[in-house]
Amino acid sequence: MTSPIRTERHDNVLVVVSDNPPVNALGQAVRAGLKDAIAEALADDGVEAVVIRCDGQTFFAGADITEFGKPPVGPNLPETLDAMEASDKPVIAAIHGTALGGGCEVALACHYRVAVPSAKLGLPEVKLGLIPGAAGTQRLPRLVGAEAALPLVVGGNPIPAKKAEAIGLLDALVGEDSLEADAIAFAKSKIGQQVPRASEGKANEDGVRDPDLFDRFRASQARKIRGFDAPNAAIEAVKAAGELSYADGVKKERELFGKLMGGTQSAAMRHYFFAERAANKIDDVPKDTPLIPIRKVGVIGAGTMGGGITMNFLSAGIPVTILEMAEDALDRGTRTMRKNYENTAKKGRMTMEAVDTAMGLLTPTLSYDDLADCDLVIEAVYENMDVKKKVFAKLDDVVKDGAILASNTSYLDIDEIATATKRPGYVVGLHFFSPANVMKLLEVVRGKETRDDVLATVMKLSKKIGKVAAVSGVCPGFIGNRMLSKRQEQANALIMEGANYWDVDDVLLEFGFPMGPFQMGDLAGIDIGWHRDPSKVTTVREALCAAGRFGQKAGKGFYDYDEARNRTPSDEVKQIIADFAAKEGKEQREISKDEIRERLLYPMVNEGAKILEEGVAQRASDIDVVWINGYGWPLYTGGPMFWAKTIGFETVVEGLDRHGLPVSEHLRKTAADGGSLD
Ligand code: T1G
Repeated sequence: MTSPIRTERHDNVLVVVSDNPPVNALGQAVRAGLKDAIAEALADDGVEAVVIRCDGQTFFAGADITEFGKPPVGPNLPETLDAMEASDKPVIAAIHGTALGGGCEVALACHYRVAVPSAKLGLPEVKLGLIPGAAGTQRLPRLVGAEAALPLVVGGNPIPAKKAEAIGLLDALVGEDSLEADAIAFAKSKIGQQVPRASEGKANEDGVRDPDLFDRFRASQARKIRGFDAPNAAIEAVKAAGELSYADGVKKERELFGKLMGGTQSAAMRHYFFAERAANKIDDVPKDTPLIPIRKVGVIGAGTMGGGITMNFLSAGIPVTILEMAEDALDRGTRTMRKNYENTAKKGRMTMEAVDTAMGLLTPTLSYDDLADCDLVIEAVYENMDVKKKVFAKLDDVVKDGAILASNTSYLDIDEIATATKRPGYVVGLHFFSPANVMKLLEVVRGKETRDDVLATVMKLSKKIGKVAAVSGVCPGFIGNRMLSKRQEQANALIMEGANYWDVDDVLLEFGFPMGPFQMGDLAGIDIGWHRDPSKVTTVREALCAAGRFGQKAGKGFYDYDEARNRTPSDEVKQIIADFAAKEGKEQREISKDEIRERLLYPMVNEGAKILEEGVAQRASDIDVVWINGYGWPLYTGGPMFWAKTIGFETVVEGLDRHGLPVSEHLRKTAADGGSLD
């Protein structure tokens, strides 16, 4: 098999080129090829400098993740990079695309680094539950200091070339279309000079001057890294760079890396990496299905959902015509979108010019006729089947043939909605999660007649608007809300049996969710959908509303809130629940947190097994993608189905049986066979 690495002579400069699509991952053949190429350069007196670059979309985008978990095959990356750095001939990294992970470490082991302005550099290993494993945590701080290294290593987000140059990670920016020529010229300018080696630099001089820097940084990241192992290990590795010799620092990094690689969190996060990409594929829709061009989008409803949905398209540069029934609602919706954008600009995440550009793509209207030439129309009107069918019938009349008609419904039957039109093949569900301009999940609901080109188009479009899409079949609640209802059922049952509602919240918080159901209720508002009649009390929520406990906004809901919004459990609420339980003749008892966790989460796994058995989800990993992106299931467990596999499906079945909860045949059989739910 030909090596993915080739060498090309340009006078006295040897250019080493990697051609390993799709992202020049540093698989075994690439590592071996790099090592051979460096040896070739050192052995050839006619070569006085080396340039390393990549063909295709990007510079090396990291180690080959598909090799993880398999027996390592040499040469390993650290030894390859050490050989590269040991060269006395200048080695220059010529970067385009995204130099990530091991790719960034290749660049760090080079003596110089040049990049095109559009390039990005980063160390995203923490997103895989790891830390850099080829001396990145030791070379980077020696080049840029601790303050600049920490966000890169611990946050894992790439930085643009301009910023990389500013912090000293890049030596020069070169022409966007002349990378190789400019890199060769740069290399020639360094011939005969002492080669600078990152490993020989002094690390963290800023950290030595300011030893609290590390603790301050850790504290600043506390909320984001809660429950994750890798970020703290990353901080430890960067700190070690300033305290230990390079060799000992590399040993420390290796030890931390090995521990993470062998842990469940990295296995879960590597699973998620591939799960997210798999979710975008529809097994029975051919990859080359022609796409419907989406040049103009229509949105019906300018409320919270309609406005949020609209912003996704405006931010992606796609014009939107937004329709409301009344002028004041339309104006309010438009003002809210602008305010949201301006808040983002205030946080420095976009320019005011970009705000004006986005808002310039918006056409508010009160007339359906203005939707006629839209390629896709999404309705986000009141969640009622009759209302939606009326809207779809109207759209069917007004909007051009071949346009896609989508509903943002969160649980209604897409097939029934489609019967209101003469184009059921063009009807699909696009279930956004609130706030729609923030939450990444998009449930694409496939009707029985939804066409392949419609599905292929919305899956591609989801990536363009920055969403993670997963396909769901038609059933009440689709994938996410159907499983959520099982957790909610148990949460309500548990507090009627004597469990403290704050224990229910704490169990989910400790598991890694951002919050529990009762805290969520207070945040959203207990009075959503309340009939406003305090004399009519048939549920706990109605009792809370009757007592004026509307939630956080009222200073009290399930919890009492002080001015700083700190929440404390309420004896009044505990009593309201106990009174309800007494009325229903429910025995009260102490309920452990273990029982609470099992009864909240195991029924969700069971429902996931049923969703797979019914073919509502294509694969178990899609369910993980839905729950991680739509509901805050902790990424470091891989999602509900991967987590169940990790703890053992037999453990889940035993727990459900012990609590007298239903077990689907599919789950029971999978557990008995020791199989996998995929
Ligand atoms: N290894 C193997 N396959 C990879 C890969 C990788 N590092 N990166 C991407 N792919 C596959 C991906 O599964 C998909 O396959 C195809 O390439 C296109 O990817 C030693 C230990 C580079 C920004 O974490 O962030 O280095 O679905 O759809 O949107 O310290 O891929 O087509 O079959 O994402 O254009 C660190 C991960 C590894 C970078 C391109 N590196 N990749 O985005 O394409 S650990 C990363 C990305 C490491 C060292 C440590 C993105 C991208 P398929 P894609 P894209």
